[in-house]
Amino acid sequence: MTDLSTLPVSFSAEVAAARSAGTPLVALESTIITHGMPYPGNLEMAESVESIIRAEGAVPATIAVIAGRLHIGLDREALQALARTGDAMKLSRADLAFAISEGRTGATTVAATMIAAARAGIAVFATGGIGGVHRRAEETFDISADLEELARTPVIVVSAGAKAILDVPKTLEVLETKGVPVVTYGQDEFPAFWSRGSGLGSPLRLDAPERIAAFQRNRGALGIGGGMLIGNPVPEKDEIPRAEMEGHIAEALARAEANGISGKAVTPFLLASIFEITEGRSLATNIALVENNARLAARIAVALGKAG
Ligand code: PSU
Ligand code: MN
Repeated sequence: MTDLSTLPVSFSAEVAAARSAGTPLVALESTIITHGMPYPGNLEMAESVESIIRAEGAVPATIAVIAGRLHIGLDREALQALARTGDAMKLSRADLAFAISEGRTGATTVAATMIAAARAGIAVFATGGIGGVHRRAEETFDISADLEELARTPVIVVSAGAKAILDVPKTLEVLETKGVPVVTYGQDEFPAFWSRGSGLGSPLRLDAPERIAAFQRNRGALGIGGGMLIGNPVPEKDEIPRAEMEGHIAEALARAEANGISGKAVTPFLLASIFEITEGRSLATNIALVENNARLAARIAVALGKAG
């Protein structure tokens, strides 16, 4: 594996201090800020998630490329500026290095955040939902690069499951094929982002951060590379039940088709449509689930930091 020494990279003061002191770190993506939520809800989410991680005894490292520099940890001003940026690129494995060499500003998806986190020695990452296999993927071939990254890069990704806008059964099949463990936290059913249930059993279940840390340690000891996906159900008081979401999702998918949306634009378009259709309720749920994931990710990072 390579390191970051030949790249233009900046660590925030807080992340630099944590790296030298050995304080547990939790990576955070930035596409959710620039493409996943409208301003100012996106900034509120980004700031509250960072303080939740600090309250658990870990340090947040929000990752983004700003004017060609890879940032591991953003200070307050940089986070605020990014939340207001209208034209940031959405960066995945294919174009992370492009933004750096061309001096561009871009937000990192799950895949690109995993790459940067792993190179910076960060083992745990909190997000909302991963990208996956889209519905009708047999026609569009739209399968997120997040899945291949989970197979390759050794980072534990804490999510609220796969967004129900996707084909969740196919997403789970691809993860199984690629050898990515899918672990649901505290229940038998794999969660579906806005809803606690997906109707699908989770391949694996664990009920404590220490068990997740132990599992990943043993995968490393066996020389099994790659990441792990944790599905952490949204708290009950914040969920939108599955039956209700199905109607909203059908409407959002119909809008995407009518507007001929394809490629990278699909996920942001669907999320924005669902915010509109639910009159902002989906945003409140989205923020609550990311906060919930940040808390669990911090606890896993703390558990990983302890020997044994
Ligand atoms: N989940 C959210 N909001 C988001 C995303 C996921 O709640 O904005 C982003 C993540 O960055 C994820 C990306 O990696 O969508 C997946 O995009 P695509 O399907 O184009 O790979
Ligand atoms: Mn896609």
